[in-house]
Amino acid sequence: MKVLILGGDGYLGWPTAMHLSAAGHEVGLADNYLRRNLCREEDVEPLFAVPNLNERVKRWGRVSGCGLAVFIGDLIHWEFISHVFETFRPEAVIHYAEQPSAPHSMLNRRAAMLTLTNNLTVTANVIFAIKQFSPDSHLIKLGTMGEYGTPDIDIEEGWLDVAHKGRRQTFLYPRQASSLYHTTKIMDTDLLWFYVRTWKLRVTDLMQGPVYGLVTETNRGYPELYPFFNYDELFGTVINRFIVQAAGGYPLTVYGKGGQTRGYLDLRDTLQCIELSLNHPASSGELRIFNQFVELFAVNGLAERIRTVGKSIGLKVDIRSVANPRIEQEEHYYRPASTALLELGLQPHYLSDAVLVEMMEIILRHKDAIDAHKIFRGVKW
Ligand code: USQ
Repeated sequence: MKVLILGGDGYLGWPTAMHLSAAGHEVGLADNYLRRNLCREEDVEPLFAVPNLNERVKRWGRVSGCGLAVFIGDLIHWEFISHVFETFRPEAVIHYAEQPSAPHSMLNRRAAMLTLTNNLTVTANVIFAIKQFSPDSHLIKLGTMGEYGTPDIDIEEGWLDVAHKGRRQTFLYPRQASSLYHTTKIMDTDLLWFYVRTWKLRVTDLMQGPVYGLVTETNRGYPELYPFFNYDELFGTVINRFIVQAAGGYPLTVYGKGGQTRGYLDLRDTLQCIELSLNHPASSGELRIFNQFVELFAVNGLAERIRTVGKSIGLKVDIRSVANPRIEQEEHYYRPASTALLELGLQPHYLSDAVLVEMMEIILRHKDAIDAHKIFRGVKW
């Protein structure tokens, strides 16, 4: 299949590109280096340097024999995105091209506007580009579990059947996010749902939880092909951060009471979920929503696990409760459904001790590069 990955340079985009090209798809990548530029501006660059996208593609080509098409530019600009779609004519589009950080979106007005403008304009441009150049293509859009928030009822997989005054209708499950970034994802879903109804697009919206990890089938043994590994407060997700904190002798930063529960998944499972969605496309006029995570953890439980596993390899890991810089529930009910991807064949990788040890050992090789001032600066909501 001809698969276009928007945001192909990112933490998820780059491993997806290698994975799908290794599986025999013809892959094109578009990126404007937004993530790299924001990291540089905020002085929160990843743990190790990553070559630019053209260079990564060359290195992957030498390892795998696969060639990938690269388009460097900003998908906000219609001239660029229309050029990409007209040239590549994708059969499937994977849309990761968003400002992905909740704390970054809450940094200041400029960051808020960048998040809103980038995320919504790119999603709208993707919709128009599909309509004009590849109307039958399947759009796989990365949403987030954070769209649902932490309601006091079970979270369904995208939709809720509502009975009201003797009549029934199925609606999008109610959404109430706790950051501007997560709110842009809700707005994306509304845009997609409108155009699915109006233009009969085929769309899969993947409601993903926080991802961890860096080793996949395609980069194992090739560190130069690893994705970005952010451990800072803005772009690092909590498990990746805690592993770096454990390796660097920095107390694990549990925000508030630490009862915040989320659905987590290994980077390898993101790749599986994308591939399963690709191989089982949504129908024309269908917005299909999958909850994409494999296990639930509270922050406290994660910190304890990482302390225990760290101890087993000789690390002394402390846990420190810090005042929560975010506005979020610290103790709450959380029971989200996630059966659709398992039914399609997802074989989960769980957060085993072996997985944690492998990550810790890799990070320990970069211990000298850990920069303590990047770990916590308290971006407040
Ligand atoms: N947390 C801590 N200590 C830390 C960092 C985080 O206690 O040092 C807590 C947060 O307060 C939060 C939880 O851990 O309750 C998860 O935080 P996170 O930074 O790993 O994840 P989040 O900001 O929610 O965002 C990440 C990705 C985002 C994705 C989202 C999925 O950056 O792109 O959409 O995970 S979800 O959380 O399900 O919405």
